[in-house]
Order: sequence, then structure tokens, then C-alpha cells
Amino acid sequence: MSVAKFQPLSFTEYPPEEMSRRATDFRAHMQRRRTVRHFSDKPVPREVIEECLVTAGTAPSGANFQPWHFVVVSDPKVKHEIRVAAEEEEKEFYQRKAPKEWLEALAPLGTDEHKPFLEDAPYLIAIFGKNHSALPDGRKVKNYYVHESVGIATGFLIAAIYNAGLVSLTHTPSPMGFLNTILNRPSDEKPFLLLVTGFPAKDADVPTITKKPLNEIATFI
Ligand code: IYR
Repeated sequence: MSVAKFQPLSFTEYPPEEMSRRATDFRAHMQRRRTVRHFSDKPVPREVIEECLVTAGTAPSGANFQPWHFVVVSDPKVKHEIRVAAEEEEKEFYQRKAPKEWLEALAPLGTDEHKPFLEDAPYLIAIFGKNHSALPDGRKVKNYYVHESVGIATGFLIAAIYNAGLVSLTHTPSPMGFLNTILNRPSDEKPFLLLVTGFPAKDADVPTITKKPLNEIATFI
């Protein structure tokens, strides 16, 4: 067992007004983020995506095992394969599997089985959760809180991509097992979601939806 090692925390405390201003500025910034379904094919520098992925990798995780893997797809042939496989699953979902109630819930978003963004966007980031890790001595150990950890890292990634001046779409064709086959990932890794990333199309529009107000999402005791 390795021994705990500690170092001083690097932390900046802000005066109260500056803290409030920072909280408000970030709130206003994040409130403008929208999930986008119409992408431009305008290229995005790879370094920007790399920086965003490093940010995602700073997320907290169970036992700091960092149980995630990101596959960044820009190859048009691979994007095409993903689109074909995803649209097959989506067709099954919209035409057969989805209960009426689910389709009703999706109606305000205007989604259907056609997913052209999977080829239009410059990057598809496939996010996988890893059920096991290899220790430095080669032993295979179980990862903890994989869903929570990967969910948090994905949140960081969405915020980083938006902060860089790009847009994204959290896309979850179901089931997503085809991603292991197409992207050559081991069966121990489970696809978490596909983050479609790039610039919005010039004529991109978004559904008119609202977010719940604070008093509906939080209780102070
Ligand atoms: N995966 C489908 C359906 C879908 C499901 C939910 I829940 C959404 O919030 C949006 C879409 C699709 O991508 O169309």
C-alpha cells in the first residue's frame, strides 16, 4: 500500500464583492450556453480540444482513479461509420422502442432519427467509463463511482468547450455498444456519451426552453 503524501494547498480567497462578481459573471456566462444540434464544418484547432480534455481530466473521481477515456474522432470515414450505426439505433428508438410518453417529452426538442451533425461537426468526442484500472504494478483493480466520476468530468468538458467559444451536443444513441467496435475500445470500457463539438452552423437555431428557477431546484435549511 502506498503512503499518503501531502503538500500545501494553492488557494486564492477573494474579497466578498469580488467573490459575488465572479459568481454572477460565471452564472451569466453559463446561462448563455445552449445545446446545439446544427454544426458548421468549420475546423477547430486540435490544441483547443486538447486543452479542454486536460480540463476534463482535472475532475474529481472515486479514489482519484480517473476512470475515463476520451476518443476524439475527426476522421470523416469514422464519423460516417458512427453516423450510420447511431441512426440505425435511433430509427429503432423513434419508430419502435420509445414509449409514447418519452416521445412526448422529446417533442419540444424537435429531435428525430436523422443525425447529420455526426458528420458535419469537426469533432465527435466519445466518452468511455472504465470499470477497472491497471495499477503501476500491473494489478487490475475495480474503479469506484464510475458514473459519478465520468459525469463530473463530462460536465467539466462541456463547460470548457463552451468557455473556449465552441458549442457541443450531448448525444446518447442507445445502446451505444457500436462505439466499442468502431473505435476499438475494450469491452471493459462502457460508452458514456458522444459529445459532438464544433462551431454552430450559421443558421443554427435552438428550441425555446427554460431552466427551472433557483427556488425550484434548491432548498436552504
Ligand atoms: N437519443 C435520442 C433521443 C433523445 C433522448 C433524450 I432523454 C434527449 O434529451 C434527446 C434525445 C436522440 O438523440 O435523438
